[in-house]
Amino acid sequence: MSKRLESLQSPADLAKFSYPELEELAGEIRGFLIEKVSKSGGHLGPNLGVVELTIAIHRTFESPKDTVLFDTGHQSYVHKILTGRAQGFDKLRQRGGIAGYPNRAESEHDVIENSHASTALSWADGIARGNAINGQSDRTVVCVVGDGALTGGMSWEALNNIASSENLNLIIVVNDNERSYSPTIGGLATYLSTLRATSGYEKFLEWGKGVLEKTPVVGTPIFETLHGVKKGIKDIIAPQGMFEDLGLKYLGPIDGHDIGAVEKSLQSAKHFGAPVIVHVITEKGRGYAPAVNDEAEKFHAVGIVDPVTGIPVSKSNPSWTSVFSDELVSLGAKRKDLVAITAAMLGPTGLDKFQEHFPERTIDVGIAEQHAATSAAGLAFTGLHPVVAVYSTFLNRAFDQLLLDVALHKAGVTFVLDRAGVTGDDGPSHHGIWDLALTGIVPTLHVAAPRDGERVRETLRESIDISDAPSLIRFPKGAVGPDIPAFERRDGIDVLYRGESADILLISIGAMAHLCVEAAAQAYREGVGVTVIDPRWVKPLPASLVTMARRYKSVVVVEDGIRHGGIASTISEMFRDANLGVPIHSIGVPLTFIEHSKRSEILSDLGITAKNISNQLVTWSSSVKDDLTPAAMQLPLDESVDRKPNR
Ligand SMILES: Cc1ncc(C[n+]2csc(CCOP(=O)(O)OP(=O)(O)O)c2C)c(N)n1
Repeated sequence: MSKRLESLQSPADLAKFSYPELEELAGEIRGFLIEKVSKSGGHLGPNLGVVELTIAIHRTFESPKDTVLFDTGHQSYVHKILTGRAQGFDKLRQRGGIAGYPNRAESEHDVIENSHASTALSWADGIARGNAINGQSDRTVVCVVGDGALTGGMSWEALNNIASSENLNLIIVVNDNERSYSPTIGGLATYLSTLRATSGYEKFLEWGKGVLEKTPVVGTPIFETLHGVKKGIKDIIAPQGMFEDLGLKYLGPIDGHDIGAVEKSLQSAKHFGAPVIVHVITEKGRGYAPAVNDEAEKFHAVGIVDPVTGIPVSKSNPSWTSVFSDELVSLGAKRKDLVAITAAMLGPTGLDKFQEHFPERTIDVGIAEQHAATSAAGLAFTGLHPVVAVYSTFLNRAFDQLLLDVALHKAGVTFVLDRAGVTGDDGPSHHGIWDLALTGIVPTLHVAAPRDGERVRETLRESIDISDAPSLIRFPKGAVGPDIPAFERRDGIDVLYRGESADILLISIGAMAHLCVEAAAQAYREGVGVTVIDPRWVKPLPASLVTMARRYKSVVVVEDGIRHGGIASTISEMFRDANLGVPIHSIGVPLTFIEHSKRSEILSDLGITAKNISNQLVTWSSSVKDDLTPAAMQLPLDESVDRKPNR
């Protein structure tokens, strides 16, 4: 780390540098980011793009007295460096190291613990209003929001509200790099590109001011008049309507890599005393050729890469995403009614391949999961079958639309949730641990949790055949393991492992299957007979689950989601309704926010490992008293169930 970088302990330290020194500092920060992020993985492209912008913000405002907010928060690395956290980058996104998003526990300069896009303007509105109500008129709220995040509905709800208040000390910095992951598309993106094309406009005003001010007496008043009709002039040069018609003062467009120019605009905005939009143009991945040349995503988010070439260090194994992606393409060739919808995440959800083959049937709605869900209901109404692919964590946002627009209308829509379960390094708001509980309460919805690649393909095929109700498939992040074949399927339930005795029925949900099979094998060595089954479709659950469970002394459910309201809880309700008294235990995620760290570390903390599951099975088996053995045990054993362990 350079001496200059090392010397940065607080934003106030930036004041000592001249502009040429600041430019050097920007270069050093870029080198530092490339070095550190290439080792740990993270959001490289977005941060390389905001180096000068973040420097200018921290030189103009006094954080934490002034509040600096970053929408989504993935572009806050430079902010972290400037607020004394450069040392923490050795363990970026790792256990004990700094988070990939703002985090209050790390610094008084971090306010929103975000990661979900389009919320920052609402935070900014609330904080600025709070400051006004508290009489703290010396405080400014600065909110950096990307052109991608501006496509989210919440951003517009906030803008509408902010515009209604003239006395808020609130500056909205639109960081326009023309990209979400991929190029930002839609009407707003087109509008921003029109604004970008007006870069000569501010210069024209400056020139006009210079000339007119030199004209004695009438000069300044004429300039004021000219400025007064600014909007009109701008509308002639380029349509300026939207922001100013909303009642928001607009400054820009400004070169976001020119620290002096950005500071000048921020200074004018600061003294305006009402909400101002400062439109800044930046380049995603700036200063790093592999990122700039990455047409698809500009290194939006990378894994561990060679810092010189930007090439991933290790070859990745086939992922859950790629299995889904390939299957959807092959289904798309047969089924002309299939339409794919992404919320600004074409590549990460694997829909990029579908787009290559069927561009006319691929829709990118922007960061707008709510709209994606309801629009899918509309598409289904016309006889098409939409496949909405989003990360599990982002479906949270579209719950009402899933419930009332899709499910109530029994729309034949397939939702595909990637990154379900504990995800790891992206922290508390990125875990996909709520989906099973949330979707469990949606009438008409079918939910599948495939355990392996073959089941992803199979449940996807089954799901697109459901035309009179919505369906949803969820699978985790990362490499998909080998297929786990069933040696028997009964009423849709796969039997994966047969215990020698009927001690425990282990119900494995989704990708927990390999752990469960291993745990059952270990428990067998301890003399406990465990039969492992996988229902594949966890909603609705087949009624035969009750019949099956009657034969066992206890039932255990293992799921990669919150235990509270999850599948175990649905099953125990089912058993209660059927008057089945068999004890039921559950292993899953407790109701808590889980900090960033590797998925394997978190699962181990939570006891979701083969060893721990097996220990639990042994303990639970020994705790079942024989006199509590369910009456149903007296039922004749199913002849077809061979009691020998087969794995
Ligand atoms: C609700 C939600 N949906 C999807 C995402 C995934 N996501 C993270 S960053 C991003 C693009 C953000 O683009 P922009 O705001 O322009 O910031 P940039 O990375 O270009 O600086 C997306 C889609 C998210 N964070 N939140």
